[in-house]
Order: sequence, then C-alpha cells, then structure tokens
Amino acid sequence: MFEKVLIANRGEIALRVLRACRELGIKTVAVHSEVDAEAKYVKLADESVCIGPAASNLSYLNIPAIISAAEVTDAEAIHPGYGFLSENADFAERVEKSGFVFIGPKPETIRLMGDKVSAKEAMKAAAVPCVPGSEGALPEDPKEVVKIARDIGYPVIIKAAGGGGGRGMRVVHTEAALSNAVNMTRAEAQAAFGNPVVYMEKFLENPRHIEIQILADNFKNAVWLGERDCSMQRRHQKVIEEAPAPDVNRRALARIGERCAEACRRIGYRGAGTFEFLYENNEYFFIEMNTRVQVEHPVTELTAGIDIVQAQVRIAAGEKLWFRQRDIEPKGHAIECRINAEDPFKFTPSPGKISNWHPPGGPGIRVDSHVYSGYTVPPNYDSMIGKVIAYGDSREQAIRRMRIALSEMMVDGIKTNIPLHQELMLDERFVKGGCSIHYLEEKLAARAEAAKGQ
Ligand code: MV4
Repeated sequence: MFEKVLIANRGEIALRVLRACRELGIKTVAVHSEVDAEAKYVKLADESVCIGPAASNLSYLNIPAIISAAEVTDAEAIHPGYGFLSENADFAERVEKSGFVFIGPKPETIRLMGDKVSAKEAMKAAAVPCVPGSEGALPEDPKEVVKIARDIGYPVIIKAAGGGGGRGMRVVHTEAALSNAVNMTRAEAQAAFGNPVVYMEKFLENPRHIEIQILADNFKNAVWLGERDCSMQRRHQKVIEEAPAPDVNRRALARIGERCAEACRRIGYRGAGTFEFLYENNEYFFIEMNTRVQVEHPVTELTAGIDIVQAQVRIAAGEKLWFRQRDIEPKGHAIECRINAEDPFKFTPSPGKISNWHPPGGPGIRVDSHVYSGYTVPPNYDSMIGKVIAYGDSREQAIRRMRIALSEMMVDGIKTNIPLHQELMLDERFVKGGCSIHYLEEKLAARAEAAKGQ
C-alpha cells in the first residue's frame, strides 16, 4: 500500500479522500489555494502545500504546481477527486511520467472516453446498447448529413465529440434547421474544445438518466455495483440522486450491467467508472462514460456496501479485486441531496460566512461535508457545500429519514437550497418515483409562473 497520497482537489471530496486514506493507514498531503488555507481538511491532512491563488486555473488546475507539491512532500500517488483535473488525460500522463501513481484509469483510457465518438465506438464493440445515431463523426458533406438525419428520423441531436455533461449540443427538429445547427455546433465545439468533430443521435424526448457504477482492477477483473437514478437535475447539475432506480426494467439492467463490466475487461479499464445511460420506454441507451469518482458515489456505497474511494486507492496500489460479482447484492435504498450555497428559488450563488452549522444525524443519515460553524464559503468555486445521504430499508423509509434530516439541519449566515429539497421530498411526483430529466425544470418553471401571478 502507498505510504503517502496527495489529494489534488478541495472541498467535501478532499475530505472524503482523506478519510479513505486514513482508514487505509496512508498519510495525506492536501494541496490548497490561498482562499482554502483555513479549510478543515487542510488542517486534518498530515501535510499541506499552497499551490496558488484562488482562481482555479492558477491552483487546482495548475499541473506543474501540483506535481511539484508531490515531489517536495515525497507522495507516491495522486488522487484527483472529481472535476478539476480528474478527467484530464494529459495530467494523468504527466503524473505518471513524473514517477507518481495516478489514482484513476490509464491516460489512454481517459482520452478514449473523453472523445465521445471513440467512447461510443468502444461501447458498441462491447455490445453495450447506444442511442441510435451517426456511425462515428458526421461527414463534411451537408447532403450526407441530411441523409443520416433522415435515416435516424427527427428530432435529432448534434453533439460535440469533445463535449459531454451537456456542453456542446443542439436539438434539431426539421431538415430546414439541420445544416445551420451542424455548422453552429461545429464552430462552438472548435472554440470550446479545440475539436470541431460532431456526431448525431436520435433525440430522446423524455428519458430518465440512469448510470451504472463499475470497479475494475489491473488484472481484467471488473464488477458493477448497481445503478443510480440521477434524473432530478437543473441545467445539467444534478440535485438529487438515488439508488436503486425506482420502477425500472431490472432484467435488462442486469444484462447491461454485465455488459459494462465486460466492456471494462475488454478495454483494460482500471479504477472506478460510471456508464451513463438514457432510459426511455423500458430501454437503456449508453451516452457517455465518466472515468472518475462521482459526487453521487455515496448512494452506491450505502446500497452495495463497498467503499468506492478506498477501492480506487487499493486498485491503484495494484491490489486485485477482493470480491466477485456474486458478492454484490444491493440492499435497501439511498437518496442524496446536494446542499448548495445558493438562493433556493433564484439559484444565485450565496457565498459567505456560515455562522452556525448543525448537520443532521440519526439512523441512516450520512453527511459528507467539509464545512463547519465559522467557515467561509469562497465565491471562487462550485457552490456545493456538502451532501446529505439518507439510507433505509425501502425508498419510503429513505425519504422519511431525509425529511427529518433536512428539518433538523441548520445552516445560518448564507442561503442554501435546503428549502428546495424539503419541497421535493414532499413532491407527489418525486415521492411516486421515476421522474424524467425534465421534471425538475418543468416544476421550477411552473413555480416561477405561479409566483408571478401572485
Ligand atoms: C441526450 C438527450 C436526449 N437524446 N441525447 C445532456 C448531458 C449529456 N450527458 C447528454 N445529455 C443529453 N443527451 C439524446 N440522444 C438529452 C440529454 C439531456 C440530459 C441528459 C441527462 C441528464 C439531464 C439532461 C438534461 C437535458 C438533456
């Protein structure tokens, strides 16, 4: 096992990685920007290094500063967390070339999945069902593009190969709008990602977002740990996630989970990963793969009984998977509410000093957060200040526990989205389960309209 790991991230995930390392008996190095110097996880780490000013591009995205920090502290491995450099293949490569272990997949795997066209090709080859669409990249010739769209049938969606997570996409409803949409998406993709390649898919109008968590070791062993339903989202930011997904075709899901694990064996995947699917009319369609630990990993940890972050570290250290697929029997239900420092109705960020922080507790409640009474939420980063996760024997019990947890939680001094979560935990459609990816935004639009009429 490693003696020392550097955590190349901040906030709750830095604390989460620190805790995983502690339990494995590994010393930790926290790196931080100037505004994060007082963060609790920085103090808790065995060592800390300031890597630059508040702006992310000068600190948490500063590759030479992070590698120098690993060198001066004599760390053996680097955990990238999520966001920032976690899916940057060049970073993974430079970490390895500098003699450190990157806690994640091989750089070429990150690159393969970072290009959404090559990712889809790899999944097709592994018999993972994909959204019907163009065979790879769209050709230059507009006439060819028209033909492809006719074959698929409108509406179609144009996506950038270098995009993902909702960036660089455009829905097209008619042939008249097609060529302009392709040109616009291409130009935007070139500007945003330095890559003009685009592809086309059938646009699914009302799907759910269901993803599959996998773990794979260096020896072609791979398992899937169940699925998560992440359909409750606003502007491509997930708000609530849960496991298992309510009311889905479980036989098809089991087949797909096994195919995801098989795809991992085929491509020599290593570490934790997530296959994202759209689910519509009882069918699953692969769209993208994430090659990092995700914000919502705790709901799978609670239902599958596996510590995913520890698993990442152990796999990176060269351990063989210590359990098999048949040892995984997801049990119970877990729901995660992301707590953001923001206005619960207008969604404007609300950074500032938390004068009083009282997290909830009791049976089945887990809180992953780095904040404390007196902590100042800096304005420079993502507004998420923590996550409340409720576990129960059933979905109903998890929801009841979440309602109680939210009601006893106190965050004074800043605004948070706790009132939104309280409203959603009582929402008839959410409580029924199985909302589509559009449900939350439609509900919020209706709410805003009603408020106008008052
Ligand atoms: C789609 C889609 C409908 N049809 N692809 C958005 C994020 C990126 N991961 C893929 N996205 C979508 N791709 C086809 N063929 C609808 C979305 C989409 C979405 C997907 C998951 C979660 C939330 C979403 C919100 C809007 C659109």
